[in-house]
Amino acid sequence: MITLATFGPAFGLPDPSPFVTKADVLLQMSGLPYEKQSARGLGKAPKGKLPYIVDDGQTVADSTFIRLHLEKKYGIDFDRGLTPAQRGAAWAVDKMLEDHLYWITIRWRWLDDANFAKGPATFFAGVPAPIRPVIKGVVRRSLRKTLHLHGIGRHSDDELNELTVRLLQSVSGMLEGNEYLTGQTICGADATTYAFMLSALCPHFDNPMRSKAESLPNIVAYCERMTKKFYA
Ligand SMILES: N[C@@H](CCC(=O)N[C@@H](CS)C(=O)NCC(=O)O)C(=O)O
Repeated sequence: MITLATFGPAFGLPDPSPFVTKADVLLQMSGLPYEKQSARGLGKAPKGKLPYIVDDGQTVADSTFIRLHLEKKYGIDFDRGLTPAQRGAAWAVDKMLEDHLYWITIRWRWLDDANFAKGPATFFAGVPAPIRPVIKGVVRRSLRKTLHLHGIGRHSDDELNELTVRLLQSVSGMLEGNEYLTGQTICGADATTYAFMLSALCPHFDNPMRSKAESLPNIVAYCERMTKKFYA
């Protein structure tokens, strides 16, 4: 049996982490039996992040390595039926979302005071009240530094919005006339695309990313289709 370590549903999302949702959808696509555990926390996470899985005693951390593990161990091809060009495009979108959009999502969720207060701030409920504000401050400062080192944190909000609009338009363009990311066949990157589009559309948070995503009907319809398929 495979166990997927998750944060657990929050903010109206299957999981606050798009990476966890991606792994969850991939596991559902695999057809393998698995269970989700949200009580494990980050303490035992080999890379200090979620998701990770434990598969028959073997721990695999990181959503992409979880995918590769499932492909290798169980002979699953998540991109079955795709041409080499479609496979290439799917992988490129996958990484664009994970390494680019993710950090803009972090900026809006964690560094915007109003969104932080109604969202990530709740993650600190277990921290003793007297030191809670200090810990929140430390984590937010560390994320600000991470965004700066990544580079995305050096852009103005207007510049970030320009990048977001272009990215969402590119996803919308790929979805045009298609059921899934690369056509009528679901592929591995659909797990990622769905997770990140759902996160962009999350009604719990207010930000320009959400407004733009809401204005693109095929992104909204895609998320509705995928939600019906995986979280009905
Ligand atoms: N590359 C990793 C990214 C996972 C990731 O960034 N997880 C975040 C939540 S979205 C996390 O666990 N952060 C906890 C921390 O950094 O302390 C993957 O694909 O699984």
